[in-house]
Amino acid sequence: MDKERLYEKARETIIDADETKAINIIFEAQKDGEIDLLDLLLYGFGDGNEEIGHLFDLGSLSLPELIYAAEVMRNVTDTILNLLHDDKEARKILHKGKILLATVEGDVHDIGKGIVASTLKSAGYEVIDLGCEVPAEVIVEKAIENDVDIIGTSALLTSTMLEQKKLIKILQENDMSDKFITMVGGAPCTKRWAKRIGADGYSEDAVEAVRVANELIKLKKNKSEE
Ligand code: B12
Repeated sequence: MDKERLYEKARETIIDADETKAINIIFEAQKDGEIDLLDLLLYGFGDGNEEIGHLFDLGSLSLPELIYAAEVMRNVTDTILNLLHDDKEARKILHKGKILLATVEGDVHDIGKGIVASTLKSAGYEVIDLGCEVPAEVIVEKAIENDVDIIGTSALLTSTMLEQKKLIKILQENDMSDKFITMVGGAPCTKRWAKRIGADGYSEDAVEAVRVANELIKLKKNKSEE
């Protein structure tokens, strides 16, 4: 199968918001067996998702069109995620650690977080995804309840980024900064932002998120063995 051509077709399905075609491509790739589904998600469908963002920014896409295309991307993400989860290889859970993910309060953007959840799951982490618009207090409560290693928050709006800061403040005020590793992400976030609010890690994308999580978990384990 021509991988580049398939990625291009995947990209187009998101721009055209053609869910039937998109799902067919996923099953075609799965049948082929040579295509990495996560790669297809990130660099095929993902490129299409990025493109709709640009088109929206340029005013070439209306809000309803954007919502529709985003919905297709979400279903594509869920389909691939479920397939990877069913896959014995992907299920080879090394159990590297437990991660809680949430999009912060007031923010509905969850496509990127979903991709981060899928890369982390495939990398051997147990992921608890609380969804979107989750208040900082609830995130902390669930982190304690599930005894997670990492709390990762996503914020896509400059206004909701402050919720990431609020979460870290709650942890600091309750002497829980050492109990949980914190990671932040989302388009407006930067390494500088993470440092400023006292987060332990930041990543620009879902692939790097795995690398950062691995490093932070390793550091935590080394610290606890000292
Ligand atoms: C799709 C989209 C929507 C969809 C969301 C659907 C959904 N279920 O997610 C819909 C249509 C609902 C929407 C609504 C709105 N949106 Co919108 N949306 C976008 C758009 C086009 C793409 C976002 C996206 O999915 N990107 C693709 C993903 C893969 O990227 P990502 O989220 O950044 O995630 C990657 C990394 O950041 C990182 N990452 C993400 N999370 C995490 C978490 C951790 C822990 C880590 C480590 C890493 C990490 O890894 C991810 C994968 O590589 C952006 C524009 C853009 N170019 O970003 C605007 C954008 C974010 N939206 C914007 C706005 C203003 C809105 C609305 C207010 C519009 C309105 N007037 O109603 C509402 C907000 C409603 C709310 N309360 O949240 C603005 C934000 C401006 C700002 N600076 O605050 C943007 C930038 C568009 C713009 N240029 O104006 N939106």
